[in-house]
Amino acid sequence: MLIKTKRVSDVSSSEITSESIYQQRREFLKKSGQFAFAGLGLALTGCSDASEKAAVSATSDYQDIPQLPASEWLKEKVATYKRSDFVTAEKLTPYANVTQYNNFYEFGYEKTDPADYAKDFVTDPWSVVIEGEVEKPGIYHLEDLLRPEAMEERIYRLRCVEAWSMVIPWVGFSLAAMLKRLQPTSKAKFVEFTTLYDPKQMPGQKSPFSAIQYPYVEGLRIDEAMNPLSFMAVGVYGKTLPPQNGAPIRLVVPWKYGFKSIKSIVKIRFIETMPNTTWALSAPGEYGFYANVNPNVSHPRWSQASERRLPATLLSPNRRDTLMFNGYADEVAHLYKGMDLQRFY
Ligand SMILES: Nc1nc2c(c(=O)[nH]1)N[C@H]1C(S)=C(S)[C@@H](COP(=O)(O)O)O[C@H]1N2
Ligand SMILES: [Mo]
Repeated sequence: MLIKTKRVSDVSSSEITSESIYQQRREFLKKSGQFAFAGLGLALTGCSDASEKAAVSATSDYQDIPQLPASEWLKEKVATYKRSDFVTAEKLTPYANVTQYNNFYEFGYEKTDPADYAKDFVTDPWSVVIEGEVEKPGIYHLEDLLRPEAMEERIYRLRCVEAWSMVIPWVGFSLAAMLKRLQPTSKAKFVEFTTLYDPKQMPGQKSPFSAIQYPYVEGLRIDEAMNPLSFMAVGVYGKTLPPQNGAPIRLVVPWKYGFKSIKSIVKIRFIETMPNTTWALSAPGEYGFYANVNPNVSHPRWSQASERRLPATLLSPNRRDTLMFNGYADEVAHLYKGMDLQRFY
């Protein structure tokens, strides 16, 4: 299956001025499974995209999705989310798969371990340290960090380096919006993210045989972090994040392998040099810093040309071709112009 992206530049000026055609186009893009950035067209007419969308009511959408324990303010914040144009018409991966087939090694290696062992993970109160090359460093209560951010839903594909994939409706906000508020200095060339280190709560961190070092660290080049697709999630399926999905706040970078999308973040550091990231440190021949989804660059032990879209079974493996940059090439390919992607995997 090919997912074509309609670019903002494909929209004629007459379309931009006509609200009804805009709506039709939105419907078309949704039905045809294309990925759209219609928001810029509206920006040209001077009205904001979000303001005209009704808040999605939790009772009409995802009505069977449980609200797990979370702080009151966060539940209320997540409930204010609006639909966005960052969507795909592909079928959503069922909530059961999204929340019971996880990678969160701090809670164990089996796919069901995080759901089993993160149940009592304490995520309230939560704070995030902002440090390094940035004008507004500090220890931020999560509530203060989120206060200025408008909540939106984004439906993204998630492609794990292990060659399975899902389609997940996240709730959260643009990473770029937050970074602009924090004001990186001109020396900030990379952004590094760190997961909580708390072996008392995270049994995987106690294991002497661990495949990786803790705390889990990930990072992006600053221009990758500022790309409109980069997202901070605080919810999924219209509710706050379950602990196994990285509560209370995690990164989502849809054109990169899932391991870049670091969970339960407690620190964001702005730095001049490329950070040492967990998987790249642990097995540099297998996992690189960039980790862009790329069907043409095999993992040393398996092909990345195709993937199992969950739910998948032995009888119905639901295999499909993996797309360059996970289908987001139009949005991100320019970031890697002139780079040898075989070398910088
Ligand atoms: N801290 C931390 N973040 C993590 C991981 C992890 O083990 N620890 N696993 C990563 C991997 S390999 C994937 S595929 C995604 C899975 O996200 P999900 O379980 O919410 O689908 O989380 C990523 N973030
Ligand atoms: Mo992954």
